[in-house]
Amino acid sequence: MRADKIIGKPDIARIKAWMDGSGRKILVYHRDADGVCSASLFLKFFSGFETLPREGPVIDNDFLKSLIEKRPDVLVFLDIPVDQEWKKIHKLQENVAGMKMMILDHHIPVKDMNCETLVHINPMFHGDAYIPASCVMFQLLKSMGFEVDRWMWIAIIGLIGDYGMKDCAWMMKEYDEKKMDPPCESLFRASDIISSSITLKGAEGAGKSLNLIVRSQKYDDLRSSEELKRWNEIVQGEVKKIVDDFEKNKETVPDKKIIFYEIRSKMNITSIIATITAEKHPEAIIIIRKKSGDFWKISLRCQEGKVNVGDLAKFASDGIGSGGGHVKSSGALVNNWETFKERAFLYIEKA
Ligand SMILES: [Mn+2]
Repeated sequence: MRADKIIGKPDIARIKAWMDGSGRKILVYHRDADGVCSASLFLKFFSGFETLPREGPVIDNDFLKSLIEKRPDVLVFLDIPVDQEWKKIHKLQENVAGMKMMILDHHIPVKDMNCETLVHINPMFHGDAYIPASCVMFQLLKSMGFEVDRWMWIAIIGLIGDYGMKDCAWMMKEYDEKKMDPPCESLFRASDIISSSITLKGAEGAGKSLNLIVRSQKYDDLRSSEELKRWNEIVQGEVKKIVDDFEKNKETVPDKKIIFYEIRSKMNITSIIATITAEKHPEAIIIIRKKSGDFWKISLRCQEGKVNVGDLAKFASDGIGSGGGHVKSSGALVNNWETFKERAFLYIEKA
């Protein structure tokens, strides 16, 4: 894959100068394996950043206020489509004079945010290839002239976490051909370990995983963490239980190939369950929900891509919450399940 198809032609020297600059620097990254891995890769080459995991692109007033109060000189968003919140970003820029920003993302873009003080990188600006953020970061660092090959395993873990194995087969192949240590197969386990640290411990788990990878010189340093291994076992047990229950209690709409399922668990495993069950039912549109306070957390999958579930989630959550994501994988947070379900039917009928 050509570099300009992945990152476009950004002003590399300018980005490097900003990131190397002094002052207060903040790195906001998505709280998942791809977010952790793209942040880790970045921190192998740039230091002095305060790190902050976030679950999604929503910039509520409290978060906006806290960012303004911190008055960062440099602010980076990784793997988070904050262009969806472009009004808030503009407000932030108005309130923090001289701030330099970088947004590196791979979700369907809503707005091109590039300007004098902001670099916005997204492979979707240059084609429709699905390329996880850690692979985009890998390419950016490579284009900067860094010796990034020895950290390729980190990019592959992020790629696996975001399920990019098929879409980024070229990257997997390149890794295999380099005969690097560890072999690709081992990295599936690493991705799972990072994901479960976040499932079980949220922001703390993401931070632990991030620090561990940043400190690791090789893959073994990450693999040998007893704490992460223990967390992984706990999550694995719960996931197995729910996957078994899914097969027993799922609600199927055969003619439309839709599968609905409600998760009842204390753990935040909606997305993992959706991914695993989508593997088993690649032809289906999988819509999994879990009650979370006054809201429903919803994960959608359609592995064969017959229906664009990113678009579906956005359509069905209009006015009752927020939703969106990728073509084959998306999510939503809404306050009315029945409305969401009705609109999902409507969307699928039209498709
Ligand atoms: Mn991602």
